[in-house]
Amino acid sequence: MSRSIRAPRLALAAVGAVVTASGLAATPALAAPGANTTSATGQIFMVNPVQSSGNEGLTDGKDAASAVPASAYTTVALRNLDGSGNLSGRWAVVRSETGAPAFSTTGDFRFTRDADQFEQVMAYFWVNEAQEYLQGLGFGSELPGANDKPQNVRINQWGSDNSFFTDKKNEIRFGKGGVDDAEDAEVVVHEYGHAVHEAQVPGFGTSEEAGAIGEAWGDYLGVEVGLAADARYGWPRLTPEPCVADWDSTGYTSGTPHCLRRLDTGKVYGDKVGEVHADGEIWSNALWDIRQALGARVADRIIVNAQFSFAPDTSFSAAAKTTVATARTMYGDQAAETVRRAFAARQIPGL
Ligand SMILES: [Ca+2]
Ligand SMILES: [Ca+2]
Ligand SMILES: [Ca+2]
Ligand SMILES: [Zn+2]
Repeated sequence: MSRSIRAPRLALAAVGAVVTASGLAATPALAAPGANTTSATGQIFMVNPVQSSGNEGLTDGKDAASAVPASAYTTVALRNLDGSGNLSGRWAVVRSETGAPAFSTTGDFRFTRDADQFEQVMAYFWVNEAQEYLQGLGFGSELPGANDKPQNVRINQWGSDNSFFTDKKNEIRFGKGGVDDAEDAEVVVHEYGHAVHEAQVPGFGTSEEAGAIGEAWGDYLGVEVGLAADARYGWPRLTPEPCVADWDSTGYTSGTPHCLRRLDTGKVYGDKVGEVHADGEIWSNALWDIRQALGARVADRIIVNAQFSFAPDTSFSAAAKTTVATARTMYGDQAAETVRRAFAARQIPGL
């Protein structure tokens, strides 16, 4: 099964076809002996250039470096690298197919967006950041690990403007087209959300509602990890918090603010249309409301911990009840009632 960032505008079958194209994979550069370092610096976007600048007028400009001002970039430590000189480490292993693999024996991974290596660095940094966020919530120590292993990431396979996670290879793939998908951290972390779900419940997402929960969780995690990073590093955040993929969506949305989706649409159960990304906005709105009521840390510990107990083909109703029960076990009746109200506000049956 593949789970993409949005409803494909190309034929659905094409997504499956990509999986078989993996034989085209380029082998990553071999590690050079000697002077490699695990201490490295990368250049990235502060989530994405629209979110950090508030400039909704930014456009892709055919991947031109000049389309995005230098002020949208920052340099960061790339943590947990394995010292091979590749973007390979404890929580992420990045491979590329269209461009040269980023490789440095001196730990210098500073590129601009016109270079293929830029998206490789974005993918490495943001997957690592997302797992560090989950570790910070206690997953992998006090609580069970949630995908606490090296995540395979492949950049630019197939050249399409979509990204997806495939459980066949436990791999995230990022396409190009419009804004290159891995230029937007919320797209990177959305896909990582699918990998987290798969690690928590193998095969998760076999019913339409379970699929929608998967999309919702990816959107929510993408926003959450970005907001946590904004706070951690002191970056500006000048677009609405609930807006997903402010930068990638400039390529296919006309109104502003540009958002692929949002976490605060007000959609309720009766608004279901049978498409997982659209219907995910019902579930993600509930997650967002839980966060608003309980704070990010408590909300996310409940949300992620509950997901371990979701059936692969769960319904909204069953998953909501599991989340309420998890809140009760972890934080008591008052927290459970807060969670119940958030799902009831979405008119999810049985709450
Ligand atoms: Ca690019
Ligand atoms: Ca794109
Ligand atoms: Ca955003
Ligand atoms: Zn998705």
